[in-house]
Amino acid sequence: MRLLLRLLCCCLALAAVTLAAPEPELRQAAEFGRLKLACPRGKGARSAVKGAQIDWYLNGQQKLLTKPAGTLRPEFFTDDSRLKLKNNRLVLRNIQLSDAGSYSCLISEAGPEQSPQWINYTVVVSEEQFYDFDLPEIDSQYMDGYECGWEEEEEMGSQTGEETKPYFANKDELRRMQAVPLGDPVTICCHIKGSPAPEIQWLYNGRPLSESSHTVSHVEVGRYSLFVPSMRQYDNGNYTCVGRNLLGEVSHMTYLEANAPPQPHPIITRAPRNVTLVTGERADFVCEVTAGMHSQLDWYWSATAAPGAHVTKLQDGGRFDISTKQRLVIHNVTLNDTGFYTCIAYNTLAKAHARAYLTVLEPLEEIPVPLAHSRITVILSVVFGVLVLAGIILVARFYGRMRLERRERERAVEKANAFHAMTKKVIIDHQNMLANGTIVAPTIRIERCKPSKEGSVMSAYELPVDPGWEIPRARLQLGKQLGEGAFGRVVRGALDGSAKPNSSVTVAVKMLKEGHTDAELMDLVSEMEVMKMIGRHVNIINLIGTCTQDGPLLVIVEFAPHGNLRSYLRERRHTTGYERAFDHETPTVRELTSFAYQVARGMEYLAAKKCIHRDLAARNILVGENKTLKIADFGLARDIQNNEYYRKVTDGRLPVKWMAPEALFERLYTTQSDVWSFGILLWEIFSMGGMPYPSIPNVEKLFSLLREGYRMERPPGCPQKLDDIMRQCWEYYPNLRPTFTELVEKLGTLLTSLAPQEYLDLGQPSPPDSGDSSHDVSVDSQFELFKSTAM
Ligand code: EVR
Repeated sequence: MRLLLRLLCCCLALAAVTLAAPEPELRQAAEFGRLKLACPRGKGARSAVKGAQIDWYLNGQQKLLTKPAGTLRPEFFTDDSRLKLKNNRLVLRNIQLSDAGSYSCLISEAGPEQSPQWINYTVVVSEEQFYDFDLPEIDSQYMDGYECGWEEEEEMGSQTGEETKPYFANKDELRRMQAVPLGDPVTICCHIKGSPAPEIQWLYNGRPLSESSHTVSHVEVGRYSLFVPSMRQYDNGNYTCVGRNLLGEVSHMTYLEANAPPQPHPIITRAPRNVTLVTGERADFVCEVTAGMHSQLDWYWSATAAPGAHVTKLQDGGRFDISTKQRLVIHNVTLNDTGFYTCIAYNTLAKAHARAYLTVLEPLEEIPVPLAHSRITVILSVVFGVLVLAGIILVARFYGRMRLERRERERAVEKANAFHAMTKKVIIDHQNMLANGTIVAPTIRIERCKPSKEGSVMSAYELPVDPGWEIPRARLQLGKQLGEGAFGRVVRGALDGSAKPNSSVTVAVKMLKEGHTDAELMDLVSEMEVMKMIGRHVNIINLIGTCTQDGPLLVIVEFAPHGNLRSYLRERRHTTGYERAFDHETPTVRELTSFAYQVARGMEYLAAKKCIHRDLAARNILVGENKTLKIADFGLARDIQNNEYYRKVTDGRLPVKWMAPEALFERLYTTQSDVWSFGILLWEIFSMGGMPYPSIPNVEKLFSLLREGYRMERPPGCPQKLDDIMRQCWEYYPNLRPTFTELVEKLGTLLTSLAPQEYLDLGQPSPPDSGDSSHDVSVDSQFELFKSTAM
């Protein structure tokens, strides 16, 4: 009986509620848009009902979410990621056509005296037009980039007394995305009406147009439109128009994207190779280039590679066949054809080149030059010749292929012998190594000559000896390969001590790969010479010695047992799982600061020696004994003339992400552009080997972001002081960035504040820095290293 009574009561209450419920409000939403439904309605929504429970329903029965009574939390989420409750408003994102229906909200006040209250909405969803292809006839009249359809239309009806919220007068003109050919004009139309007349504001990437670094003068803001007279790459972004009046606001966002025609830089994928031929043979050079837009390819010849050497452009025809552009064929080579053959691939953006050396040898069997002949002897010899020829053909047929093959083999042996009788002499010219105060690689030439030492035909090259650095090959044992790349090959080695007979040290040995080009040899010789000039420092990879005689060129350098800094940090990231090896402790902030300090010290030294690194990044820093960091690859001859923006390092990273804007846009490399890269390196250290600008997919995007002044955020856990240093390194103007000496000071001070004070006081003073090349101090830990400058 009691139960029945209760049920009746409930039914009555429900009936009362339904009766009390006000008319549903009609709300219009655009497909893919956003919708906010307030509960309760009006301004008091935030404060009034903190204590109430709120339930949202869809179409009368499907419960969307509940906000329990008495909570102060402003936001509630649901299983549907598009749906949430924020400040007592139901927020629905990315609206679908199926979201249309009746939305009801039930407010139940905490006290028993208050009756529950319903608020109803009817939501209709209008289809959004997506892209601007397949536009109806009328659109093409005004959607030509210059104007909107209603531009000339007279404003009327706005004088009527009725007040209306801002709304879009012409929804058809709204675009979510518009792709514009580079250089074309474009107008974003945004006809917002309302009464009183709404105030219209434009945002670029969420910020007022006037505040964004975006060049405002370039963009013209009309009454109800925004006009970009000539679309540029860095005009890309989200443009939002917002219309506000007393009653509310509307907004619409359009993504503009300039699409440039594909015009990649030409890249040589297969370079011509050095060849040695006998006169009369055919030379065949291949120079394969990626399909760069409108890219041209030309072939050049020069006798030497010296800077001022005379260069001749080769024309198709005669003995030279360049009809198939990516290939040069020379028929019947002569001794005069000896020299460098260079292919240059170019388009309006950039050029790339590669070259190979052609060696032409005289045939071994001298053909006797006949003396003067009379006409009869000529006729006779022709007759004789024909007879002999017929005879030879017969004999050849008689003996068949066997004979031919043997001759072929003999010829190959003769040619190989002839080749070995010649060597290429490598000449190093130290004269212009210091050009305008900066270390530039020495000029290296290669000349063909008869071997100077009798019987030394071990290698095809003859290198000058440097007694200060030469190490006998017998003292060196080569071991496992450490790495290989475009540069050559690096292997581990054991070098026997010269003082103590039975001791050996582990070293790294750099050498060329098989089938290398002359250019690659010259690069390695140049790197070796630069290392000799720079001298020693604890925080760089130091040269130990060289093997230049009687065999392939070997450059022996210090070995860093813990590999590169990037992998070192990544392997020591803090993980809860089993991924991290047990002996890989996560470095402390102090240790990371010490890493930064050590790199700054190494760079300060290199800068003092007028050496510009050009590729300072964690992948090029090696971790040595006792966590001593060593800068590597500072002597590499880098081809900065060739645009290599699209070059990726082995792990798919874009090296341009380390480049300063002036290096990127003007190829202006200085010590101050190294400071920018040092900033990126700091970021790598404090993100434990993270990828810089992870969400930037391509070079173009990076260009535009840098131009806009975008910088990376502080990595989590990174001290504020270090973030400040990073930001200073990323000053747009090179002279506003700190110098490496200042960085050493700043990081040194920071390290002191982090270091346990007692430890520093206990130590004995280390020998002070002379500022010269006498940095050959063995350092046991980063603490001691630090002390030497702190004193
Ligand atoms: C590898 C690749 C790596 C090694 C390195 C590229 C030479 C500097 C130890 C002039 C010294 C140098 C050098 C590993 C080292 C090098 C020079 C310079 C390592 C080069 C050097 C070391 C793990 C295997 C790490 C290799 C592979 C990971 C398999 C897991 C890796 C920036 C599954 C003129 C003027 C103990 C530097 C010579 C270096 N020490 N490496 N590991 N695993 N995978 N070089 N130590 N660039 O030289 O081209 O010559 O400066 O393991 S490099």
